Amino acid sequence: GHRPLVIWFSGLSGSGKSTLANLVEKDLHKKGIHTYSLDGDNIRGGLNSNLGFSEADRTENLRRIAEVSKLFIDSGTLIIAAFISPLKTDRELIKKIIGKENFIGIFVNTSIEECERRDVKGLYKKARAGEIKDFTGINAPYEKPFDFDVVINTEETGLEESVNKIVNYIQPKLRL
Ligand code: GGZ
Repeated sequence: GHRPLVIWFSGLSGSGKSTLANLVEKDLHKKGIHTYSLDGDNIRGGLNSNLGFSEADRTENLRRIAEVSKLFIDSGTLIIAAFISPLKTDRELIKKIIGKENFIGIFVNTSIEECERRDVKGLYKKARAGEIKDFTGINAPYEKPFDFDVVINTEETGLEESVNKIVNYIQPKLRL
């Protein structure tokens, strides 16, 4: 068996959090480690469908995700969570709920300029046009996490190298 942990990815919309999280998950599966992924797709559409993007709603979104992650830890499952988690106070609450000994933070440090240039989903364009209010990086804050365990610079480092960096950090911590 392995020690259950929460691998928590923070970064702007379009930073590459989900892409990295998915590749890390694949790599861990190959190594025989059972995981479960939490992201906007399976959380904001269901459990948190009553929440938006105000500061209070983001706090509640992240609090619930942290509580769900804790339940998964109790069940022995390694959780991979990918959420913007833009505020220091919210990240501190998350760590407190999960337990800092069970938490590994991955900061996907893609600049706002690069995320806006990529604009995979066209959300930055909409935010600039005033069609989305409280959009992180445009008219809502993103406080960089300086206390996270791994920092990924997607503008300088290739995907494979980044995945290896993350998995190499996690692996020794999985031993019971
Ligand atoms: C930020 C928003 C917003 C606003 C919708 N601000 O790139 P995406 O589309 O697929 O992922 C983003 C997702 C962010 O949800 P999180 O639960 O990760 O946010 S938080 O941790 O702050 O609670 C984006 C989409 O939702 N989206 N409106 N206003 N992202």
